Amino acid sequence: MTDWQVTSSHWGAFEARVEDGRMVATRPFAADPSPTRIPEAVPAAVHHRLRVARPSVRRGWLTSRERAGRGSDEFVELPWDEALDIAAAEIGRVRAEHGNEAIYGGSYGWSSAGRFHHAQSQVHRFLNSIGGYVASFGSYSTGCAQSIMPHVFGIDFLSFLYSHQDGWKTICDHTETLVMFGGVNQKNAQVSMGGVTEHETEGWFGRFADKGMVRVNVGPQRGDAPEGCDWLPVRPGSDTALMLGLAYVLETEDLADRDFLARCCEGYERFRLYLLGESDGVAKSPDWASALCGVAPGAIVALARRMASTRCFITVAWSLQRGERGEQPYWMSAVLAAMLGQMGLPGGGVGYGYGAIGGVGKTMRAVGGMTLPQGINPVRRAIPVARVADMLRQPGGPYQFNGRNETYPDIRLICWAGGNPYHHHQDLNALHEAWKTPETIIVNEPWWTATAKRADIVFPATTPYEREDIGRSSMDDYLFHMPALVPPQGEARDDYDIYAGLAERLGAGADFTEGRSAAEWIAHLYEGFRAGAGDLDLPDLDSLRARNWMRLPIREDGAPRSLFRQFRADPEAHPLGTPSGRIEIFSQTIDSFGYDDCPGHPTWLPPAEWLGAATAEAPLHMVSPQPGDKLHSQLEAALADAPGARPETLLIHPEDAAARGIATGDLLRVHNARGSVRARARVTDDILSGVVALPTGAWYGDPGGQIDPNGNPNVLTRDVGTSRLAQGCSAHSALVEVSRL
Ligand SMILES: Nc1nc2c(c(=O)[nH]1)N[C@H]1C(S)=C(S)[C@@H](COP(=O)(O)OP(=O)(O)OC[C@H]3O[C@@H](n4cnc5c(=O)[nH]c(N)nc54)[C@H](O)[C@@H]3O)O[C@H]1N2
Ligand SMILES: Nc1nc2c(c(=O)[nH]1)N[C@H]1C(S)=C(S)[C@@H](COP(=O)(O)OP(=O)(O)OC[C@H]3O[C@@H](n4cnc5c(=O)[nH]c(N)nc54)[C@H](O)[C@@H]3O)O[C@H]1N2
Ligand SMILES: [Mo]
Repeated sequence: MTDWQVTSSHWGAFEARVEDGRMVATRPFAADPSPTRIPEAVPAAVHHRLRVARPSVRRGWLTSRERAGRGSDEFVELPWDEALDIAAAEIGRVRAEHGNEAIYGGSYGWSSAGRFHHAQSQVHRFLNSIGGYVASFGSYSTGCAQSIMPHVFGIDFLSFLYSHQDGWKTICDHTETLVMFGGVNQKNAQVSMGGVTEHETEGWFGRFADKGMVRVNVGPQRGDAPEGCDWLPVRPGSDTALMLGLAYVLETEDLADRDFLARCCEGYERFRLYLLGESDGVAKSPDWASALCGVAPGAIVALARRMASTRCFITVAWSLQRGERGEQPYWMSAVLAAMLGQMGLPGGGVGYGYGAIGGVGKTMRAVGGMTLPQGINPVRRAIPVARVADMLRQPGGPYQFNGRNETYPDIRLICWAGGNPYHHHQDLNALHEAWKTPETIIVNEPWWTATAKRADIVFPATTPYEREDIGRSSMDDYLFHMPALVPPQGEARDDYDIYAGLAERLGAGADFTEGRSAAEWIAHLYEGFRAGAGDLDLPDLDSLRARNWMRLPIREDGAPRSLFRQFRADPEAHPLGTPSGRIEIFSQTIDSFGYDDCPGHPTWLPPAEWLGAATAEAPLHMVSPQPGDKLHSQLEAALADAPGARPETLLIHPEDAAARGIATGDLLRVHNARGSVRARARVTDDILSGVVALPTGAWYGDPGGQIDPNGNPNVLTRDVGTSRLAQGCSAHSALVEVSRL
């Protein structure tokens, strides 16, 4: 095979060339107007020396079931049959002695694109076939919003996001003022779960500029929005204060839409008492907000007036809820939009996650899904996903979550596939202590990631380029046949085959496979998809295989989608799914929980770590955004090989750099009480003074209690739930100090 072939990935479609069984080059997919460079690292990653070659078992576990050696022990390579026998026997033992409630299969992570070989679906189906597992709720991406927003809008957050928000075309046609809290990040729009084929953000922002739309990036970094946008620098974690300041202007200058608030909202009066300071003695005036968020009072007044006098669309990045008390900016953005009264008008109101992934803003007709059925989980227990280390630390310990009093399960065995907790979790040194609790950790991974290195049994998994699959995302208008481009590397097997081998040994082989091979499953799922695709004329699988990809005519540019269109016209006839049927500015339900970290209406609640609480030891706020050159920690094996690529680059403002004698290129130590990492300085005035940015994605090194050589920001982040309401990930709330090394 020497021809170029198309494949799909979370970072979009690309073409790959294969010579003598090796992927040697990639090039952009021709129909992509602004392709990403992420695929360039794929060939080196696929054939990298850090691929897991054979099933590997940690020596200390194999000889004595010892746990403390995770991360330092060597591994013993075993033949597949022997390794599967050992793993199946261990799963069987844990099941018999402690029950399936002792198995954690939350296994968070993005894994790779492709509908059948989706690692999460595979591990969940396997664990269900053997009696179930402790699952997880929500995501690191939007876990906080997934808990708070249904209380406010009465709809599942992801349904709102994907099916009811205005598309770029509607925004382009109608919006006059675009206020982007946390920006609309072009680097993040490079990826989308399941794939994004035509990268459009840049094109749309060009059109917005041409028509004179005012575009305001509100946040700590200029680069969070496309070039040419206005930048309103704001301290991380302070958006709620700024939004309250804007709301105060609307209320006191009589710019609030009182008709909309009265007809469509619940509890504005109660919130108003707080806004004006009648309930707590503190007026949330522009002066008050300015002292907290750093925006001049005059700029707050001017922005509020502009928002009220033009068609205004507010977007909120997911990053704002990935911080302590992240519920508040999300809820408050909805209240601000309600006060402006434009919800349900085209190009008006509020939307979430534009730019976070490339699929948000693309509007598609819904076509049936193509998902491997996961079966039923008889163990009815799930933890909020970002509380995994708390769970390991405190078996049986109590916690509160969205109005419920729960206890953590007692986990003895972990199965992880398609995620890298030593990349994604906060306070990695503390995670590493908690990681010593379970008796056995089984990880499926293509590469020797930080997590694989800290497992007991590592099964080498194929990458998507080594197996056939179907590529499809509900946010995209393409369909791909993803060919097996190269043979499985080393002795790697598909997750499906790994779990089929384990299920068979545990007496559940037929339940897991239903007698189908991987190829038969793909054909089965694809035929189901075809049958459910209505009037879409889809080729049979052989024809799709032959043509490799096709564009689906499912764009719905400009079609009205908003949940609020009919609602605003007649809220009695089209009530929302909230208890009141309206947008809840005050929530009786949340109020009844009695949480002081998430009261009954949006409230300014400062995080424990932000610039307002800076200390001499940790005076700088570190944000840890997604990396621009890859997806999370994926492809890191190849990217880290580039000269000077590690440690990771940290952005710092010239004033903060000068105060510390730091120049671009200097090697740094970034540190706080939780740990320290190395980083490479880039001095720039594109970041607010007092803030530093260190992207995620570097593999956690082998610090042995010392400095992480690669620059993983999660050594420094705080592992605490956003609040008792949502228990989401608080990665963006962290104070650090930076010194020259
Ligand atoms: N400080 C900080 N931390 C964060 C964030 C932040 O903003 N700041 N963001 C958070 C967010 S939103 C997210 S989504 C997480 C992301 O965290 P993760 O989703 O855990 O990160 P990935 O690197 O995508 O991990 C996927 C893993 O699956 C492996 N993999 C890929 N394909 C396959 C496959 O087919 N089979 C198997 N078995 N394995 C496969 C990859 O090699 C990789 O190791 O990080 C979170 N962590
Ligand atoms: N290239 C690439 N793209 C990705 C990913 C990737 O790994 N690589 N990951 C994908 C995933 S899983 C997700 S969830 C999305 C995440 O999408 P987002 O959550 O939107 O992205 P982040 O990169 O975490 O943060 C974006 C910016 O928010 C700003 N910010 C941080 N805290 C605050 C705050 O309190 N207030 C304000 N106003 N701004 C703040 C920071 O300057 C940061 O650069 O990205 C997706 N896109
Ligand atoms: Mo995410």
